[in-house]
Amino acid sequence: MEPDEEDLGGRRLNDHASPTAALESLPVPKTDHVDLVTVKLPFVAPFGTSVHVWTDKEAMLMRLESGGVTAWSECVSDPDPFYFYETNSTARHIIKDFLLPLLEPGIPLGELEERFRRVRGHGMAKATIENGLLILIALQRGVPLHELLGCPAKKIMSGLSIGLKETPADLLTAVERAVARGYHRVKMKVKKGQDIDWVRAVRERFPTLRLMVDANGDYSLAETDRLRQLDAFDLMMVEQPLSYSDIYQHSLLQKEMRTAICLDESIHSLADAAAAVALGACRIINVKQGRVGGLMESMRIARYCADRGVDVWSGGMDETGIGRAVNIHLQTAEGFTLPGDTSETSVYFDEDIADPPVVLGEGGWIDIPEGPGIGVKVVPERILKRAIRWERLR
Ligand code: OSB
Ligand code: MG
Repeated sequence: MEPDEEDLGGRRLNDHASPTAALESLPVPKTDHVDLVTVKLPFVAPFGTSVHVWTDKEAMLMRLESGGVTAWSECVSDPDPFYFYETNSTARHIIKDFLLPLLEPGIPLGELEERFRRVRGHGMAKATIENGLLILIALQRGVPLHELLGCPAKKIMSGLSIGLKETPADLLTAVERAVARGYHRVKMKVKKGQDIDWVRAVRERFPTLRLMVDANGDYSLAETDRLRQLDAFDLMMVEQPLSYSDIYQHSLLQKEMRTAICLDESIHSLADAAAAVALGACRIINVKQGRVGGLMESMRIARYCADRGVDVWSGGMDETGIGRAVNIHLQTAEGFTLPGDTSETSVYFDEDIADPPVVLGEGGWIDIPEGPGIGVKVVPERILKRAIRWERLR
């Protein structure tokens, strides 16, 4: 089957009530081969959070081959369940045993999503396939992913996520570097006992910096008084202060705090986002396309929030160049109003598996990688050098 422009019905996506209506009608392309390739890339420096310290990126990549066209996508899970319940192993299991058997060439992507709904949760596994198919379709048509998504090209805002440091001096050095580089905003990780004084130190040195904190769920409602102390620092937001599984208690906390709460871990779908907005559990949402099941659900959440005055930004999972590029394309969509965790590749990797690396341009802006699909090219030799497992599923 030869997909053509008619698949988009000659309409721009923005004409629709749903930002994904045209995408949902795209036929699932036929695939000749499907592989899962796990790569392991050392981090330039350990990445510390309240839940774990990661020293490398173990990324499970999906390779889709169709009529000589090869598309790569990235599963954003970690090998461990410390940030999110999915792991590279559960994603492999769900993809192999439950999702891939539902893939049928020619059915609309919307129907595939419907079939996927029978599998509860496991959004990162679903996103790996859905994003891979969208990238494949974009490559087959010779258009950039953002164009397939119906979004005009634009420069993307940058943001750095700074992990927990050993000393306040180390933290200040990292923030200084981010400011010198021109990042649009800086996020610092916090945890119980490594919070108020550390934020104060950064704020005193950088009085006007667009600054935010991320606790990865380290606090409970009993620590409301401590969290309220953050109100003194003019932060853009505090990300996921309470439990990874909570929405309701965040609504109670938000009533007690001036600083906007942003939910990350708690939001797995449009329905979660709607619940959080209705409850007033947050004023901002961090959309990670993998965590919510892929690009289409991400666009729906962003549109839903835009209609209700809730800001949205794209989170990151310290992805390789593949996932990093996907996040960049996603941010061309309506509703992504704030700088995300979209940083230069060199923050994490000396040598990535894709080229070119993400770099900040003039004024801290990021250009969308040029070319069809995600734009960046996966370098086969680097995949081979970094691969720790290669499994052909079809
Ligand atoms: O909580 O946003 C988070 C990385 C891994 C797991 C969770 C988180 C993060 C980040 C880094 O903050 C984001 C990035 O630079 O990709
Ligand atoms: Mg977070």
